[in-house]
Amino acid sequence: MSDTATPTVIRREDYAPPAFLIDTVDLEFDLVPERTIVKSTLAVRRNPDANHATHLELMGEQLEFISATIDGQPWEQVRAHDHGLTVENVPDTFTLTLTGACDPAANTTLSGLYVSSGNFFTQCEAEGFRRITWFLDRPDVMSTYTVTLRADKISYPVLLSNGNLIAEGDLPDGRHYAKWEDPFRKPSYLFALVAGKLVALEERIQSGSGKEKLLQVWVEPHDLDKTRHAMDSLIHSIRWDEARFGLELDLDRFMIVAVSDFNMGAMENKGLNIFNTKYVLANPETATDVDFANIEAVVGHEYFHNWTGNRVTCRDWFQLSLKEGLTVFRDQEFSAAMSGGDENEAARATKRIEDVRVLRQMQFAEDAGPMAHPVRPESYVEINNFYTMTVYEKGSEVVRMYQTLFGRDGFRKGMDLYFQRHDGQAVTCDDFRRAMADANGRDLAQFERWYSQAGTPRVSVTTHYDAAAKRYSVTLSQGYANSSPAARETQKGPLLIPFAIGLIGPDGQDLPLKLEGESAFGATTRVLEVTETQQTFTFVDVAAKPLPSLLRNFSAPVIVEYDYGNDELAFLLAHDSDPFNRWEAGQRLATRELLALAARASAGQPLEANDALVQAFSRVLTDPSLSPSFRELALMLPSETYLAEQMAESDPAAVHAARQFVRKRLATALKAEWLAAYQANLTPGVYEPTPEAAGHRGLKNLALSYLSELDDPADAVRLATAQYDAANNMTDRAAALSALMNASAATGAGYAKKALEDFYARFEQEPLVIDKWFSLQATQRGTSQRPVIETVRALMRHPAFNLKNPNRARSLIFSFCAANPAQFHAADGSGYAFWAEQVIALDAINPQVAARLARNLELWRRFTPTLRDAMRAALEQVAARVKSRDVREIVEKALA
Ligand code: B3K
Ligand code: ZN
Repeated sequence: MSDTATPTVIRREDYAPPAFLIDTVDLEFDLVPERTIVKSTLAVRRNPDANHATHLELMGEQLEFISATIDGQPWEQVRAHDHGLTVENVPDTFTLTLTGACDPAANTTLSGLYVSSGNFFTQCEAEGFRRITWFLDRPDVMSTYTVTLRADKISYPVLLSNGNLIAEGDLPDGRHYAKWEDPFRKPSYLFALVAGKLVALEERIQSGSGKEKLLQVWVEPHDLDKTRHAMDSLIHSIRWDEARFGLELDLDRFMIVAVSDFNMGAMENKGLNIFNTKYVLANPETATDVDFANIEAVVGHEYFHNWTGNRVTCRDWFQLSLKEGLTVFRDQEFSAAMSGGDENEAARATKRIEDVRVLRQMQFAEDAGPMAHPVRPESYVEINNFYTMTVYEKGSEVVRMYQTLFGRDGFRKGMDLYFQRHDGQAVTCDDFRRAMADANGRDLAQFERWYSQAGTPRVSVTTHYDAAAKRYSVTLSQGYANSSPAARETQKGPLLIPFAIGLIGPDGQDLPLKLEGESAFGATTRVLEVTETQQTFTFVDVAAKPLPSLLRNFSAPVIVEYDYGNDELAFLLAHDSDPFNRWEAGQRLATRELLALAARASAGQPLEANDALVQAFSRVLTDPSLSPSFRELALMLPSETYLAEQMAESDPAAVHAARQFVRKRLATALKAEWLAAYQANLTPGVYEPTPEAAGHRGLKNLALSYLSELDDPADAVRLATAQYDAANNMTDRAAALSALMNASAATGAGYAKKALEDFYARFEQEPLVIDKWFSLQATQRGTSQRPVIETVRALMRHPAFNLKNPNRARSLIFSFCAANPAQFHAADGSGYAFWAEQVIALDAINPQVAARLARNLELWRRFTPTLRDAMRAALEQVAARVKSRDVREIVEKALA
């Protein structure tokens, strides 16, 4: 966050082990909002595996130095500077005691120790611990921690830190203390403390081996009625990790704490996870089905980090995907299991589809821009900028490929070996790959390229059927798509791609498969291991010309190119036994149609209807053998953002026109079917956040949203008004409000005004719901009379708006800039001017949040010329004004 002219680039190749190690850390906090005193006693020794250093260089930021002693004696040879503290001429082994002060009340960055709603919280990953006290703040320095917290008892009745509570009691002057001890060695980024007026939902359970565990979900008192789902999610996570990976909770106590000011989703601090309220608090009135599912996923994610991240951590931050990719994979598998059991492929597919949608829209876009980097980056300026879709989501796909190659059992063997070798250590992505390779007796040298090469791989497929010889050959060629120069530099050779394939016969059934050289038919889905730039696989004894089902279940994070005809896609949509590819066929069909229409819109030509898509969608909508949740996903058109990315030159207005045209066409042609689907998927009675009930609500509300597109939306308005008034849950209420807003935008009628007012009045006391209220308005469709930017600017002045609260900033500013492309990319540049103002304002408050927003313009070179020029001007304006290392790295890379 420093204000340097030439930012320092940190490189992976420069890694060197720390010159000193710190075995134990004893921290004492006197918690006062404006001046907290921190006394830190460290057992330091020279690292036998490192080069000799005369001085101990500790990191520290925004700290006031008070005193230093070594082995109890004042040490004068200390130099405090902007980036830390140099302790000069130190002995080989010594006890260092440092006293300093920080100002949590003034800390708006939400990194380090800060105050939110009058309570104290910490966030240390990646480099926040150095804002609390001086330290070797790097993940390969692991220590055991003892923490004493002292604070006013009335203002801060609850005092929490990592591990086990070993002492507590009263102090003079109305103060009290608590002492915590974490028995496990950990890096400083996993340290946490919480102090304040909080209450907990508690539950005691027995872990797999019969040990008693105390589970707590801590929140502000008025939120206690919204903690049950988080607790249930935690218990499910514990059980799933025991069953699937044999991993047990290692502490006697596990705590989750919710905080409303938080930069991201949640943080896996050892035994004391700190969460954004958005990923903890839920009851039927305030949270949607999507919120319930997200809470389950994030609670799982943070809990799973206890083994993948905490027990085995990262040697350096270049290895971030070691813990994040692996833990995302684990949370995806957990959510899939929760939505249908570990074995039900059709139910698991809906989760897979949702994850792949995110990957393709967000990670593939990252690959195509100036921030493209490998899963294991080679360099960074600000590490917080590298908590990316590539590290997380592509990283998860890389981990998933081991499981695709070795099966669930082989993957488990690799995990077991990984923990056997590395428990308690700080290791690398190579160590993980070696464990997978050794446990399965495989050479995975080529697989390393998935970690070191940036860009989205592309696999082009051609097929040939020889009817006389009954041979079907599939030729796969690999390369990269859309690579930026930075990504191209990393691309050294072909990848090992597990490419799952099936062949579908003319009757729609899977054919049994026999590859050339095999003596018998095998399974109907085969994972081909592609290792060369071009490779041909030949299936023999193929009775009739098949249709290939390619990359089943999205077995690798690649783009597949194959020239399917529209009728072939419709056939796959109707028959493929692989649910992912059934969905994929519909998306290909829709994308093709939408891009053709967008090209016409871009060229100012009239849009014409095509019935192929309507017929295919009609069959899906009315097919009772398909689950409602699958139908919902299949009938959702690709997003405007995704579509714009597929154009040679992104034209958001044209994409919007094309997509609206198709939505209206689908609404009109299938009106009776949508009305029938609406009625057939009502979920009367008590709200339940189960996958089945959520699936019904999802399809019903999708029907409502299509109906709101009709020229005469009277039916939609009638249904939505009744649904809004009668709703006993937020999913239905928010969907009804959104349908009314849609109908209002389309017709100019004021259907939504009253409902919006009612929504605000009803939920004024629920910040997470008010976030939805802001976000619904920021993402609404504009009208010619009132572009959305005007609404957004008016909402910035609303008394409930607060730029310092990241959730609120995201609900209004990010929603508009990132989730309303047609309005944000207005031809007059008004969206970009707004974006620049907000990035500059946030830069001074919270660089991490500002840097996220700054990324919104990074694909500027891919837009139409007018937009491109306006975007560059906005980027230049920001580059000239911002100070933080975080934002500067983003805008400078974008402009380079
Ligand atoms: N490990 C944290 C992310 C920390 C982000 C720091 N800027 C949450 C997670 O991935 O679980
Ligand atoms: Zn994580």
